[in-house]
Amino acid sequence: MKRVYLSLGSNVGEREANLRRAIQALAANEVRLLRESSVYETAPRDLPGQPWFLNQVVEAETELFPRQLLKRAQKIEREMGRHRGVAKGPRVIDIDIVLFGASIVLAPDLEIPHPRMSERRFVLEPLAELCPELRHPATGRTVGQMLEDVRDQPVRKR
Ligand code: PH2
Ligand code: MG
Ligand code: MG
Repeated sequence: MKRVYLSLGSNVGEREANLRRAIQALAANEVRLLRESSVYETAPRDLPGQPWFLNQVVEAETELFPRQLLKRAQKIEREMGRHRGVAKGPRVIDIDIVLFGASIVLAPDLEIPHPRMSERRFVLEPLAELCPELRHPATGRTVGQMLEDVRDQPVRKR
């Protein structure tokens, strides 16, 4: 059984309902939910000019392997009407694996920890609510330490 942290984001349609639906779908896909962070309204990163996101992080346990979990997440994204549009652009739902126990995965189709987690307040702020002392398995930095470096990015708790 592995402890995992997933980042969810939505900036199209009924954003709050989209987050709820994705979390319910995860629970029906061999992902045992333990805790969820608050929901944050966050300024778009990477591709400016798109609507603000709602972001949230969930803590869960699973017996799935990382790539199985990725496939489940992608299936839920598809079922919720996500189609491959502009990279980093608007989406109904995005489900990203942030941390998978202390595992490190470096493959073309999957990187764990999420390669941009340490630059993103929309990931670190909700993650720090759940586990500020948790360490990045490669760099050894805690979530709280990583968060200190990205405090300038606009987010507000809902
Ligand atoms: N996701 C992206 C790109 N930019 N910005 C915010 N605020 N929240 C996101 O979830 C997000 C983003 C690509 O997945
Ligand atoms: Mg993403
Ligand atoms: Mg994604």
